[in-house]
Amino acid sequence: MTLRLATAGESHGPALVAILSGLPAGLELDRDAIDGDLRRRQQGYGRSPRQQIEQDAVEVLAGLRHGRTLGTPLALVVRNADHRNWTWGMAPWPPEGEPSGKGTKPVTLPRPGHADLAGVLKYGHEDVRNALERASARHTAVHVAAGAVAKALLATIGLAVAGSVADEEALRAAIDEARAERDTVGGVVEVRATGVPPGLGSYATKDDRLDARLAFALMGIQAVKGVEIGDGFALAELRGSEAHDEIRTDRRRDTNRAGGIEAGVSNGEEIVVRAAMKPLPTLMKPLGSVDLATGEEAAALVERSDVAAVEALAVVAEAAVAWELAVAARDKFGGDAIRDFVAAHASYLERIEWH
Ligand code: EPS
Repeated sequence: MTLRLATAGESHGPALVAILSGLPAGLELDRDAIDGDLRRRQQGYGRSPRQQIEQDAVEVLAGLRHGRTLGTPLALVVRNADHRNWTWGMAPWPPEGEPSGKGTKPVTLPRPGHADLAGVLKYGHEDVRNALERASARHTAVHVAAGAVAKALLATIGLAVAGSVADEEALRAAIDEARAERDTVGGVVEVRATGVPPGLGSYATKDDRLDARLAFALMGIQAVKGVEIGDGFALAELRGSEAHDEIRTDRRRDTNRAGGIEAGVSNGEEIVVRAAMKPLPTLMKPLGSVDLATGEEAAALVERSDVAAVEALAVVAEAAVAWELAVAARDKFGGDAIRDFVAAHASYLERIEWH
């Protein structure tokens, strides 16, 4: 059995949900650790007033008893507090009574850079809201909850994952400037994983390559337009003699230009990945667009938005990397019971004499 994650939920619907299957039984989860990551995701500089409405906290509906996993699917819920303002507009069933609250009028002004236009064309929607609600980065909340569970699993074998903003001070200054000019900014985040044994992932097929899986997971996050493993694009400028990490007799390296992955397999060095986020597409000074109701030129939709979500991305990217490493670790070490997983890891390290 492998680890799997399925999610659902709209930004202003009742809740976000995640089902995690394939977790070993007996894994101890810490509610404060999960809620702590949810709070970290919300606290980034430059977020919209929406973050004052939400107080994200995890609810567990299945798969956990007295704080330990049962080896059955773990069902997580993060409620959208803002739904109380959208009970008519985002009602799952045909709403009763007069329209009230938000989301009662169709959105017809697609924002360049958002899912709006492609979403309505692809799915045949007349209201852009039907596309933007799921495309919203609100959805990352439940991925962060799943990532916190993945980190708990990884911690049992001494593996830790941490995300950060590449240049926090410069970012905050850029956010202040953009806010004053009613604009938005993007940025770059870095995720590092320590304690990774050699041998996670495989060169056997491209689906198994750890670098491919990490790139897939990071590109799957809203607004991410670029991913780099180790020195990434800079490696293209170097000679082979300068680009690779020489192997010492203890099989460790003095450099880590590969970012801890060679041929799609972890090599025992720290895993280092970066993701680049584009500036958010909801602009207070909107770009040109079309009114889909009239076919006329029009300014794109203007609504409450973040100036930047780069600090949030650091937490979300950390969760995404943690999840993929947990999948790779579960594939390598198996384990219906957590003690089997831990024992398989220990016996593997013994076989390869990795200390
Ligand atoms: C988002 C737009 C904003 C963000 C939201 C993502 O939401 P709203 O339209 O309700 O103001 O705050 O992010 C979150 C709610 C969150 O929790 O991260 C978007 O369009 O992607």
